[in-house]
Amino acid sequence: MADSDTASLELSYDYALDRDCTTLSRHVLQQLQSFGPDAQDLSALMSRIALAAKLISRRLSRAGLVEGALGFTGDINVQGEAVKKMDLFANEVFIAVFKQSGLVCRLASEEMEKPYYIPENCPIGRYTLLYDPIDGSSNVDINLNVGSIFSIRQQSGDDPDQTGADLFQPGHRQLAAGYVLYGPSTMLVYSIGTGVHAFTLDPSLGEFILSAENIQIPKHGPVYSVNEGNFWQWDEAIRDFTRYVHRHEGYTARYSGALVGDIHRILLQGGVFLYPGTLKDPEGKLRLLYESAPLAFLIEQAGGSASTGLQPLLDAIPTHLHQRTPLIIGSKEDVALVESFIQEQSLNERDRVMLNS
Ligand code: AHM
Ligand code: MG
Repeated sequence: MADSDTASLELSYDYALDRDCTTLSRHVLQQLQSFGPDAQDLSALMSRIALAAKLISRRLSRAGLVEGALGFTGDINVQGEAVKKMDLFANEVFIAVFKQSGLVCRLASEEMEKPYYIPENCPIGRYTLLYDPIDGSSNVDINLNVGSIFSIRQQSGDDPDQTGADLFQPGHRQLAAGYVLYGPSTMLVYSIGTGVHAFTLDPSLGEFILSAENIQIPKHGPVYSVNEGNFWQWDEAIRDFTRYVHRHEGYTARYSGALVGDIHRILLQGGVFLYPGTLKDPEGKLRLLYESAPLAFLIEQAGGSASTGLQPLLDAIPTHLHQRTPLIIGSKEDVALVESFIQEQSLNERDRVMLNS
């Protein structure tokens, strides 16, 4: 073998090895360019989330074979929704991985009415983890993709009533956010405010390995993702937007019933996801603190935008832990297009009121 061949082989080994060693915890430290205590904390938090993701992924991958993985528990959660066994399992997994971690004093999730305290962590655990353990759980029993969504915030108060009141802050305050997509492969996509990065779980290593760095969402994309079964329950503005995409070439509908998968597609290919308010639920379905805000943080970090229709989503301040909010999220130009229909409707309404007064 010529010297140049040996050198290039060594280079490609180096590259492959270096890539395989870019685990999540190492990546966080690289991003922050620091080994200081805050960087170490964030790195440790992300590796715990990765461990939760691996445990959930393992159970999902065998869900049809093991006892007690599929179906409902028979309980109704604080949202008034039937709880799936996998919701409960995944909720417990996040609690278990953060116990005795010294990292988070409190966890809050879709499945728990009040925040869950880990008193032994509280003297030193300065963070709160907000999460949706299994997002899109209607997909679990039919073996389609689901996700987990997470957000890390600084704990900024004592929270004596244990209502999580100190969390009622805009989404800009998130320190980190992301999701895990349990699809054909398991991916973890995260941001700590330094861009958006994707990791793929290599089952042979049991590690999340960096697979895409600094992801940028296209400015415009072909996908619109919305549950059109709610068409007659929407405001006229959302109906007008839908009519617009029906009448113009270049749009395609994609909706999986699992937000994380739909957002992942839009992050990579561009487009817009909407869950607007309906007659029955004027605030829509999605919860601000542990669904919409983390995804908005991530999509903005990738150069996209997110809105409630009335304000930037990251400016929205909740008044309670499980608050819902309408969500329009994705490529900048597509979100702006939806907003333009909403603005037009509110101008028309204003004119009508003025004419009648
Ligand atoms: P979940 O967290 O209880 O599963 O609910 C959230 C999910 C989202 O993943 C998805 O976009 C939406 O609910 C689907 O709702 P619908 O069936 O009303 O379209
Ligand atoms: Mg959810």
